This record gives sequence, C-alpha cells and structure tokens, in this order.
Amino acid sequence: MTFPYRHIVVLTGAGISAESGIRTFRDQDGLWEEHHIEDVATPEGFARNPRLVQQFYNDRRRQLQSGVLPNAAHDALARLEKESDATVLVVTQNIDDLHERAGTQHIIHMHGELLKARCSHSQQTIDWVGDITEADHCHCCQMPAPLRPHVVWFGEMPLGMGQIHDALTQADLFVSIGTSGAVYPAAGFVHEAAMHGAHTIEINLEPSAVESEFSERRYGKASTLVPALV
Ligand code: BV8
Repeated sequence: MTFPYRHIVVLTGAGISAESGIRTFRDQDGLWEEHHIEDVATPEGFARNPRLVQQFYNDRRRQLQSGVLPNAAHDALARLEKESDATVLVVTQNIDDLHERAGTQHIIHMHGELLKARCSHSQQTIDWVGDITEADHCHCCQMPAPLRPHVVWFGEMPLGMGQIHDALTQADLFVSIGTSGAVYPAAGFVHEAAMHGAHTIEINLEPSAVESEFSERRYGKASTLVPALV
C-alpha cells in the first residue's frame, strides 16, 4: 500500500451500501420516495406518530439482518486501515453496521446506529437487534422511559463532531464516497479538509451537490472505484 498520505478521513453515505442491497435516500427508488423526511426523520415526526417512525426503522433493522453483507468498497476501506501506515478514520452518515462487519475499527456514526436503541430520557444507548415498540421502555431511569431509535434526526446534533473536526484539520487526504452532499454538516466536511490543505476526492455514481469543492472526482460504482483507489 504505497500511499503518500499520513492522515486519511473517509466520509461515506448511503451509496457505499447500495450494492449491498440497502436503499439510498434520494435515488430513484430511494427511501424518501415513500416517506416524507419530516414524517420519519425529525423529532416532531416522532412525537406526532411514534408508531410510523418506529416501523420505518424496524423495517430497515430487519432488512439489515436478513442477508445484507458488506461489499468490496467496505472491504477495501477495512484493508486500507489495516495495511497502510496512515491513520484512517471512517466518518459514516450510514446507520448500518457494514463497515464494522468488513473489519473497519476507527469509525464514527455521525447519524447514529440502527442496531442501537436510545432512552428518550437519559439518552443512554443499548444494543438492540429486534423491533422497538411502544411497549419497550428503558431500564436506566427511575421512571422507565420509552425507547427511540439511536438515530440523529434533522434538527438534532450529529454525533462525534469534535473528533470529526479535529480529524479534518489533520487530514492530508479526504475521500467522500456515495453521498449526494445534500445534508449538513457532513456536506461541509470537504471544505473544512481542503481549507487545512488536504487533497480531496469525490467517489460517487454522479456529481454530488458539492462536487465543485473536490480536487479530484471519480464517478462510477463504489465497489469498483474504492478498491481501485486504495
Ligand atoms: C444539524 C437519519 C444542528 C438517519 C438523517 C439549510 C442549509 C444547510 C443546512 C440546513 C438547512 N436547513 C436545515 C439544515 C440542517 C439539516 C440539513 O442539512 N438539511 C438539509 C436537508 C438541507 N441538517 C441537520 O438537521 C443535521 N443536524 O444540522 O444540527 C444543530 C446544532 C446545534 C444543536 C442542535 C442541532 C442532522 C442531519 C442528520 C439527519 N438524519 N437520517 C437515517 O434515517 O438513516 S439524514 C439522511 O441523509 C441519512 O442520514 C443519510 O446518511 C443522509 C445523507 O444522504 P446520503 O447518505 O448522501 O444518501 P443519498 O440517498 O442522498 O445519496 C446517495 C448517493 O450515493 C447518491 O448521490 C448516489 O448517486 C450515490 N450512489 C448510489 N449508488 C451508488 C452510489 N455511489 C457509488 N456507488 C454506488 N453503487
């Protein structure tokens, strides 16, 4: 792995998991085709109709555990972390566990994790593989509180932002894979990395909303382009 870089930050979005069979959000048959964002990915939507939101995530949690596997793009990133002498941090907008299953160790799930539930009172998280129903309550509070998906909705603070900013200031390579660049603060990471002198590469099926911010762009399938890059 003769990589001339020392500190690599990789941002991934739904596109890296598409070839594993997990639906993206904004593509043709994407998740947002069937649901309005404000109904299923906002705290207001959850307050208004908790059953609809729990079902939206229960369906995705079941699918993730029904034969979905990491693909060559996830495997290539795990190999890069293992074999190169650079530090590699994967910052994913995805809530699936495919990076972990491919072997990636240094990872931040900035939008949360599907296989975790969160106490709606204490915010403590626990591993959770089944459906979350209205009957499920926490065991961490005096008065058991309802459980919610451990997912960052619109208007909520993404996770790990301090660590992500630190990594972006140190990075000499920033690679974005499979994201439309539609959601902030993730879509602004390329600008922050470039400001600190990083070389920046976009890998996607098509130009993202922030494609002009990248010094290099490679368009095509992640499962082909990511192994070719690393
Ligand atoms: C926050 C939940 C502040 C988890 C998600 C106006 C301007 C700027 C910002 C805002 C604004 N108004 C509001 C905001 C902020 C808002 C935002 O960005 N809104 C957008 C819509 C304008 N952001 C937020 O609210 C964030 N929080 O800002 O907090 C704050 C500060 C202090 C205190 C409190 C709060 C929170 C954002 C997180 C929202 N949660 N989902 C879930 O359900 O999974 S967002 C949702 O979109 C997912 O998390 C997903 O990860 C994310 C991004 O989508 P992508 O991953 O890019 O997926 P997409 O389908 O869009 O694209 C896939 C791409 O892959 C495509 O381009 C396609 O071409 C490509 N592709 C497909 N197949 C392949 C492929 N590429 C390669 N190979 C393939 N095979």
